Amino acid sequence: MAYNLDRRTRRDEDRHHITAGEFFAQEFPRLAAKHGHLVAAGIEALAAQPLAVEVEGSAWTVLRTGATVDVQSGTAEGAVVVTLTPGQFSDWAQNQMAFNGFSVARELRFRNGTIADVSAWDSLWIALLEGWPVTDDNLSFLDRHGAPLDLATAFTPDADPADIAHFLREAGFLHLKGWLDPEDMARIVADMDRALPHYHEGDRKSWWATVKDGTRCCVRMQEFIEHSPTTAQILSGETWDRMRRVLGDQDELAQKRADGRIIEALYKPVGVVSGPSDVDFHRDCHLGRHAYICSSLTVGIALTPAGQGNGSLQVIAGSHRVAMPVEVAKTRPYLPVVALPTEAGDLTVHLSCTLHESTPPVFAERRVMYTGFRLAPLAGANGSGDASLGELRESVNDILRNEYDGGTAAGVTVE
Ligand SMILES: O=C(O)CCC(=O)C(=O)O
Ligand SMILES: [Fe+2]
Repeated sequence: MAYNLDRRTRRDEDRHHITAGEFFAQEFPRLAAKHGHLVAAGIEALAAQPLAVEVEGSAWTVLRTGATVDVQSGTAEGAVVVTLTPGQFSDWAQNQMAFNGFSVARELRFRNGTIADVSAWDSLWIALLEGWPVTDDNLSFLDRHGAPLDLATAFTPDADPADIAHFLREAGFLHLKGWLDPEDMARIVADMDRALPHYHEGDRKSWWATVKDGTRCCVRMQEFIEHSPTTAQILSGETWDRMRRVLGDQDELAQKRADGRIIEALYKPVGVVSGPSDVDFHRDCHLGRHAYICSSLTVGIALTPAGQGNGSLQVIAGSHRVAMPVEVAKTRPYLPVVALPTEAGDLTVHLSCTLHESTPPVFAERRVMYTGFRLAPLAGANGSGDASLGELRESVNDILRNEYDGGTAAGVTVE
């Protein structure tokens, strides 16, 4: 059976301040009874150490006991220790923020472990809160008729819509081949060059990276739609609307944003040495809020060819079904890694829960635009928490720039 796109279990309306004492006494036993077996299996598979959470001088340790997990007071021997403020704890316990979100905001404090240990607990924690398993020995990729799915399939516009919708839910991504006109793509490439002088570093609508010779290059332009009538036409055109309906299938999808930030245009220069250009494996829901917004869909529009010479998007098939830790994805992924080579006019689609990265161009620059769709809001949900993460994402360029200026560059997972 195809996987469900709508994974929302929480609404912003129901958020409240919860203390660690309350959470571990009241919520934890209920969650452990429901999802403890998934967490225990994940701890075993990842050989993860226990997690101690410290809040204002008190500590709790979450650890495996047989086929489930339990909590003890205090810091157990060998545990990785994460120190949270009461506000951070409350956000973390309600999936408003993940450790990765605190890390990107430079607010993560931990000891007695590495970032890989903390990353493992991001996955184990989402398994506890949301029942998203960390491993699944029986994971299969099947087509609608139960035959093995070819993960290299590219769907042309005349492919069966039911096959497209199924592939997305089963594999977590899509390659849509020849959906847009390459001549329009060439026009948009020219629009990008005309738009570039309107962007400068620090304008909070563009991201910049340093290339080998020390030059700062613009790598991402927000509000690009204002500079590209062709892009505007595509997004309001019949092909686009048809694609929205095909992807949505039983789920109603809406354009992710309706404002000027509906679409961003990316340059992928050769030879980037620092800055947020070629982002390594991450999930778009990995800052937090998976349970409030997932799955949304990110659509990439290939403006120039993408492949081995100019880098491409690559995805980890099935990683929306198996919460493989991001740090494991980077080093020893246990699901298929699929590169998506595209021609101008092709589209890529990935779910917000699917691990993906962009590989650096080697010989020639690449250009791509990203936009997307979100699930239609739940009845009565106001989405009031969306803005803060959006702002955090937008601030990534400034965070990185300050650190490079200060000479303390560190790898950052974007989004
Ligand atoms: O740079 C790319 O091609 C992917 C970008 C991405 O995944 C993101 O911005 O979240
Ligand atoms: Fe992403």
